[in-house]
Amino acid sequence: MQDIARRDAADRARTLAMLAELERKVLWLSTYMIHHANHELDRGDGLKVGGHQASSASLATLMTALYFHVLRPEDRIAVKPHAGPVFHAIQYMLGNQDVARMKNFRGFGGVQSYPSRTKDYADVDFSTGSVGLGVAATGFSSLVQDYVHAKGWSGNWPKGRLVALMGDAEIDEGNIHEALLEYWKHGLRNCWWVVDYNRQSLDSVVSDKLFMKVAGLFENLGWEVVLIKYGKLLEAAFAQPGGETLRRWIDDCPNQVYSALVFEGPKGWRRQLEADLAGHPDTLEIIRSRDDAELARLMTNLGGHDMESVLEAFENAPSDRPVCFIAYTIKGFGLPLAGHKDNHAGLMNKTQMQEFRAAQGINQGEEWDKFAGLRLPSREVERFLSRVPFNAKGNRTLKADRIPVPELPPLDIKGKISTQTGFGRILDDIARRGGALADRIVTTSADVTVSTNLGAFVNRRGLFSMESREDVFKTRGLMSPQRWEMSPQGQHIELGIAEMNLFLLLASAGLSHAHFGERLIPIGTLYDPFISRGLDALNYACYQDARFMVVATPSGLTLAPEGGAHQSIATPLIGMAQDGLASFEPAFVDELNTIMEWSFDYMQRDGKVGSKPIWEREETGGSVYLRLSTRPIDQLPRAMTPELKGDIINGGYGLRRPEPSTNVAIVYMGALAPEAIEAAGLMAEDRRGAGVLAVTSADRLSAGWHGAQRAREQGLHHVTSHIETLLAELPRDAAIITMCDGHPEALSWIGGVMGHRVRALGVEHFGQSGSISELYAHYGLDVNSVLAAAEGLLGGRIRYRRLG
Ligand SMILES: Cc1ncc(C[n+]2csc(CCOP(=O)(O)OP(=O)(O)O)c2C)c(N)n1
Ligand SMILES: [Mg+2]
Repeated sequence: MQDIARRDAADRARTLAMLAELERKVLWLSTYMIHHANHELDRGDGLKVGGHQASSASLATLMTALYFHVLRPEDRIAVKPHAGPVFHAIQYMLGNQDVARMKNFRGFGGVQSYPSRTKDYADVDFSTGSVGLGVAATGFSSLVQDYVHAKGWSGNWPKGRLVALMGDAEIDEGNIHEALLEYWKHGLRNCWWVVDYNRQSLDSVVSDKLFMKVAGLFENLGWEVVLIKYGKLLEAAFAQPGGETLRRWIDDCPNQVYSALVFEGPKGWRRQLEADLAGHPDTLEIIRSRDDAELARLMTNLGGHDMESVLEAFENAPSDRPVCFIAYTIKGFGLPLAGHKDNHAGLMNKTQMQEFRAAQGINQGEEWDKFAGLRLPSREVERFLSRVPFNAKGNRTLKADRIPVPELPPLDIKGKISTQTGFGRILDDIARRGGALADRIVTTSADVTVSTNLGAFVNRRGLFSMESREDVFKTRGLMSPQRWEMSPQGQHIELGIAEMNLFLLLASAGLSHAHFGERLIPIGTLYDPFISRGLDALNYACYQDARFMVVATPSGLTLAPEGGAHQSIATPLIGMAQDGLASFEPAFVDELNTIMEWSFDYMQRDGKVGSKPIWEREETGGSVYLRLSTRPIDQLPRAMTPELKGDIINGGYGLRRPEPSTNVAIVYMGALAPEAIEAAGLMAEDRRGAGVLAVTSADRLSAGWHGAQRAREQGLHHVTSHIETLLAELPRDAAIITMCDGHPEALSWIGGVMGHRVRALGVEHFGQSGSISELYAHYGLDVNSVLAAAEGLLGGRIRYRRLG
């Protein structure tokens, strides 16, 4: 027994010694990577590449412990944005990153400033950059992992931990708090948040003791909070006579003073401690018995920089609930920048770097050498690295087969119907017919499940919860059209109102294929104006290349009585400008059917960027945004042909073809179709025939136009975009009136395609309550406004008959 204990102790000591060496190496590489980018690369633009050195250094110990010892391949990690260099240095040591890219840190094609799933070469699990989002994504991914495993999928990829390595300032972001509440509701278990508690953010030192309030919040919401406060040196000193007084002194030391002393170094420590502890001879003895270097080492021996304390904390963490580790650290630890309140953007100068290099035992010219400066034999290091558990399965970005998408048969529609109602019926139909697509759909909503028409799907497929719960209303025999049963088989994840959480969950579910090897088809609904509330999380989801469908309804002035606070104006422009998101605004339900069928395929595409010069998204796929309406309108009696389908997907089609004599065309989008059609009918009374163009996606129309222009510039002169084809029949001197229930600029660009004059009708000012016709008249989107616009464009040469 004793032998085993002795052997274990020896193994442990060897592991600690190895990790300590790797930590030094990682700190060197990350620090030098940043230095090199600033001092060795001439970018020719006079730009410095900013800080990172201090921010990276404070996480070096924790990340070394995790990546080289604690983590397993199935664990998924979000790395604090400014610790990107540490991540890349670790990947380099593990053989997953090359020197050329590290040398080009923050350069074109080099290692990215902030870890990026799509732009970095090494295996990044979560992109980070906008603080707070990567952190919150981990909890949602843990829930998605539960979801996937609850369905019995993911058979050959075990459940892993979801880990966030986060800065302490990230807690200030509201989205973190919103996420914590949501996690509690869903019984989050498998998640570690490791807080780099350096008590510094970008501008300054963080207010004292605030974090302990935050710790209370975590505990309140079911998290285990583990403080990694003191290292083993300090613990030993506390055990000496007078040690408790030293502990109290440190505990009571304001963050500002502690940081300043760290920066000042040994002399500062000695002066301050001698003065403050003058009445405590035992404690003074602890101070005086140490030389300058030992004293500084002791006083900065915080838990987050003590490998043994760090390992103990990770190894003893409970596994039945989420854990928040609060690791006390020093920003810039081990560097001359340590502790200074202005160190976020601080950079070591050349002399400091020379001294640091020499202290690391690295010769000039060996800066990038994998083994230079290590005090253990290279073979031993190599052997250790080759057995690092995290690296055992190589690249960890998984792939999943595509889910086949069946043709969606047309709905049998009688009378008027809105696109929102159509959406609910199409999903209901999919759920009723069943099959792989129906089984892989997971719906979610920010507390507007029923009012966005997801109700029918949820009735058929149930709500997801790790524990089964009956619908109390149903069991008590109380009437409700909505069943609310929860079980691990359920396919709807109900969220509270916070739109940030909606987009974070869509991001996580939309990466299930890459993280867990199982493809999901996530569909999230919210009210269109509240996209803005979750916009950064939406952008983040797209930046990560997550795949989902966001259905935003109702939208625009058209939800008339709801008033201006709920009427979205800018969202068509958001849909166009957001990369990774193909946006559509159909008018008719047969269009919506076509768009959804196409979207389920598009969301699963993974072609290479740039293999087709027209529009690279065609190949790579992406996410989809549907801007829908609650306005019931008459449907067009028509059969869906392959040509029409193609046009709808490409962004639009001619509803009424122009004639050679046509002098006006109306280009409309979405629920304004009835006004466009009626206005065109009135205009036709002058016998010239107004053209009508239905736009289903301003986004894809304009992307196709830009793409075709680029293609022609590359010599592909035969390429024509869809909008160019659609406008080709319209005489050049005809005028165009565009109609959008949103900002007019979403369609006004169409005039630039062939040089037609344009009057862009739309909404430029906040809406208000009223009936649809009142609001359209007031904001200039009714039939008479279209006629007036045409007369204006034609210089008063023609007078149309107005509606009474
Ligand atoms: C949403 C957002 N706002 C602002 C920034 C700019 N910014 C980058 S890092 C940082 C402070 C980070 O402090 P902390 O999280 O404590 O990390 P540390 O550098 O101390 O390790 C700020 C404000 C950002 N990246 N994202
Ligand atoms: Mg900080």
